[in-house]
Amino acid sequence: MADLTLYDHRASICSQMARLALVEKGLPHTRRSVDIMETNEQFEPWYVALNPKAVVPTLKIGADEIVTDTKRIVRRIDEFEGPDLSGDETAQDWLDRIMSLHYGVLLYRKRLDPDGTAPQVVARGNLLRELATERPDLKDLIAARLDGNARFQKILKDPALMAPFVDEANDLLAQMSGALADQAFLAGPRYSVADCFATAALARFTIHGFAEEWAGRPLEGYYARMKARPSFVAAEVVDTGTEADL
Ligand SMILES: N[C@@H](CCC(=O)N[C@@H](CS)C(=O)NCC(=O)O)C(=O)O
Repeated sequence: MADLTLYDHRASICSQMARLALVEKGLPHTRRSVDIMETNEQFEPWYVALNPKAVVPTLKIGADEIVTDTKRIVRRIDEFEGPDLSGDETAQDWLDRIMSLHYGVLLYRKRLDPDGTAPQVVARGNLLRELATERPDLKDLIAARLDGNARFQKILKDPALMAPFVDEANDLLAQMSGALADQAFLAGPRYSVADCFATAALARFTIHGFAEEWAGRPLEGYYARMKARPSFVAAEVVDTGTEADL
């Protein structure tokens, strides 16, 4: 069996999804933490060589197979021997839907100054501008990040722009509750990659204060069951702490 190395970050939601897949699959692996918060290690040349988008996670298999993008990573993990995590035909849709939410908006809307700015998002923009001068080799990547950061700041300043993101999150929770009304797992009768994604997303929603939205609904029992699985602790899923930890 090839050596597996996951380049990840403890609190990153995508990293948690990949870790859950590795643990549920029962695959021994090494983790190499990439500091995406303080030292911005994701922009270091050695990491950009592995992951040209400069995001975590990245899975390295053996000496030279590199897999990026969380959806591709969990699918690749599922190709190894172990329990089949593929789920039914709805599994891919769940991955897409869970991944399409803007978790940053959900997080920072709770951390706004009275004038509607999120200091961390502004600081991020400043840091990206500095990085743009230091790293001309990453010009296009940083320009795209800066565009995203400017859009993000605009959304956070305007409750009308922010509302659809919150509605989308609530819609997703309602859809999950609907699916779980008559089956134990999100994409069928067995645990699948959709549950890896859902568990990490619900953990993040818990920190964002959404748990009251699912009290008394099938999601409540589902999340309790996911939390009771040994993988929740083994994969270091984060659902406590303050938003400042993320
Ligand atoms: N589409 C990518 C998204 C990964 C992503 O956005 N990762 C975040 C953490 S959850 C990240 O590395 N952010 C670092 C940054 O924005 O500089 C995937 O699915 O792997």
